[in-house]
Amino acid sequence: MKAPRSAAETLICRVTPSGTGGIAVVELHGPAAAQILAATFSGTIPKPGRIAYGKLRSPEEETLDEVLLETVNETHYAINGHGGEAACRALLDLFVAHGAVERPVEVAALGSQPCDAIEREALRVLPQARSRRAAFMLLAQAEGALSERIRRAAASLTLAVLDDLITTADGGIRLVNPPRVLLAGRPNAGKSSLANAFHHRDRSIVTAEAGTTLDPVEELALIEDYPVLLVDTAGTGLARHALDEQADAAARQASKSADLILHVIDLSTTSSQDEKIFSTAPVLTVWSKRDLVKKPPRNEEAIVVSCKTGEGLDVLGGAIIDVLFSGLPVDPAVGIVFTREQKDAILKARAALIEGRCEEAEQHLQELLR
Ligand SMILES: Nc1nc2c(ncn2[C@@H]2O[C@H](COP(=O)(O)OP(=O)(O)O)[C@@H](O)[C@H]2O)c(=O)[nH]1
Ligand SMILES: [Mg+2]
Repeated sequence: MKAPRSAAETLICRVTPSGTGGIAVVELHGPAAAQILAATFSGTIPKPGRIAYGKLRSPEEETLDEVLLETVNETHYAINGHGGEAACRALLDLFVAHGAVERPVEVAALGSQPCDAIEREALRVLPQARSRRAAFMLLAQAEGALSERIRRAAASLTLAVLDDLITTADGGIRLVNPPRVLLAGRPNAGKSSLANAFHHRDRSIVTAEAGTTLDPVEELALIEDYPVLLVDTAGTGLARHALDEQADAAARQASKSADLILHVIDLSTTSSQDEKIFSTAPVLTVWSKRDLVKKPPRNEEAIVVSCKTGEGLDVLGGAIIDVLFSGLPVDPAVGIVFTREQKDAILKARAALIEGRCEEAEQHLQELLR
């Protein structure tokens, strides 16, 4: 039989699953929480509702992890560290060494009970968060940020308020379900090199021989902490001149579910510079291998990169975020729509409001708060 929990216990719970994603979220909860953090956290412990950056140190003054610390209240904290089993384990062990008791995550460990469908859903998907930004966004919704906005929207019932909410939806949904970014372009254009640059390592095989990557390789990358799935393909897939039918078919298939296509064109060869992409997804043209040419393209808006020198990669990253996450507030701790069902309900409320059916509009919003 499980021992009854003492009310005086301070608990440490791992919120994200082990070994996945770029982050580890743990919650520290209980009467000794502040005292434990005072002994381990290098920075100033933030006021309730605020977040601070700092380092966690072991008793030997060894830095274990750089973390973002969120204070929910004086006895409840969320600590966001780097993902990976070893880093997360070290963090849990540190708190246990200071007297916290490790427990599997349970809703009761959070500061307040989730009280509506939005808060419950945020808690349910929190373990799937793939970046700190996503985790913070979901923690805020689990603690009522979106619920509060919906309540106010239901009370005021104005189009502007509903439109503000809808603006956050696509980016919010993508924070939880990373969008797919397809790398398209001729063999040797530099697609795999670009994917590797965003992964900061050699995931796809890069060779000077055309057509090394055969099947699409799909992997999570964090661009300024926004999660995206980079899909690396072999053939052009989408261009007029098919070079390798098999690889092309795979690329074409992958393009159907892409949220954004990066059309990579090698600046150092002229053969593919008139290539066109045919797709319903938005396309960003990326001119690659800037280091191999003297003059960049004349078009000032062109995105020109070099994987060799790193030039232009931050501009490209910014452009990707602009396309996929526009409308998302920079501060992830405000009310943000994060599921398709929520977005649909608000769209229905909006449609009802436009036709003067205020009661129905309010009902659609209230249903989200069940
Ligand atoms: N100089 C230079 N070479 C590059 C750059 N990007 C890729 N390459 C080279 O171009 C070749 C093909 O690159 P790869 O990424 O495999 O192209 P992919 O077939 O489109 O995936 C490899 O030899 C790379 O090292 C770059 O920015 N500068
Ligand atoms: Mg490749």
